[in-house]
Amino acid sequence: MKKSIDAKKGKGPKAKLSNDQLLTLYRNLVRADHFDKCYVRRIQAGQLISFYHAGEGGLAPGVGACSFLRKEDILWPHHRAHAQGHMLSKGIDLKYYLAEHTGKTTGCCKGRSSYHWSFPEYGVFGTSGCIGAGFSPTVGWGLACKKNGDGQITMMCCGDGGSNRGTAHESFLMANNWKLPIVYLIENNGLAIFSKHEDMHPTKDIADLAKGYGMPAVIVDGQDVIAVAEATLKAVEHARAGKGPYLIEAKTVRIQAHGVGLPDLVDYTPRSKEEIDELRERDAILICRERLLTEGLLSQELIDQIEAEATQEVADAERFADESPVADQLDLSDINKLVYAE
Ligand SMILES: Cc1ncc(C[n+]2csc(CCOP(=O)(O)OP(=O)(O)O)c2C)c(N)n1
Repeated sequence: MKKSIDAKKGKGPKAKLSNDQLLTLYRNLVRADHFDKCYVRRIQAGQLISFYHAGEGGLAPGVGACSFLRKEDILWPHHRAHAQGHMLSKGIDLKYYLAEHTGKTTGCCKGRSSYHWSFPEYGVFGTSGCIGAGFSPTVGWGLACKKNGDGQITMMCCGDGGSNRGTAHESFLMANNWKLPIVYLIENNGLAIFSKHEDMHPTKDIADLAKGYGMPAVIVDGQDVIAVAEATLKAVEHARAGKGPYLIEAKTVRIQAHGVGLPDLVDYTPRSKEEIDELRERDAILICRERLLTEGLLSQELIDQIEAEATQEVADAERFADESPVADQLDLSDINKLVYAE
């Protein structure tokens, strides 16, 4: 991972986190990892509808950025790991999510959304298979947050590939002109399906784009969940204070192929085991665990307890999803209710 974390590391803003917050980050990271593995296992077993983009290696940016958002803050999540780290960190009970992706009536969208889920009560008003599609609605949501005037913010997450959208530039421009409370989180794992970052971007750092729009930006080590959270708290504070948008680029990695079942190619060449092993050296859970052990916040007993709780949470979610009734995909009688607010 050496190549993708060196840039301007450590130069970003810092905010002090409490011991409780540090433990929350570790706990959420472990939970996200367990749910990610559950989704990989289930899609391979044919127990999940649609497709799955495994999150291994890249879960820390979503967890670090979303763990301390308010429930009413608006979130456009990233597609990697189906944003499970973002969702659970924001307080969403993932059993409703798993039920959704299992096509069950108890799912967050009554089992009918596949990839296009929403959780309006948690500020997630929609998602899309069209990467970076959140850039335009984000401006509208940001404007609504500003008009609400109570410090609510919008967070827009996407990968380096998603940031290639032309709408990203329009979004940055409007957000800055109108000083909208938006935090852009670019989760840069250096790859977009089979293409390398350097083949698609003129500069090494996507954060450089922010300069052109007069927007503050920071680059953080996306394998360090604490660094991501500290940077996000500063960015969110900036946005809540009415100072306008902020861009965070978290340099992260993708360990698995783009989607479960796809060949793991870059430039038509399979990635080597050595390359993958090198990426694994900077495992976000291990980095966080070591830091919290050093600071005396974690013990082996607590590590085991957090693991056991995450295992139980996933098992409970799977039981809930499996025991729920199957949604009738052909029943269109309530389709308007599912699409429009009353
Ligand atoms: C507008 C659009 N273009 C292309 C695609 C096909 N596509 C799906 S995921 C993806 C790459 C995404 O890369 P990135 O945003 O870096 O996220 P990552 O998958 O690496 O986490 C592409 C090109 C799409 N879904 N939407």
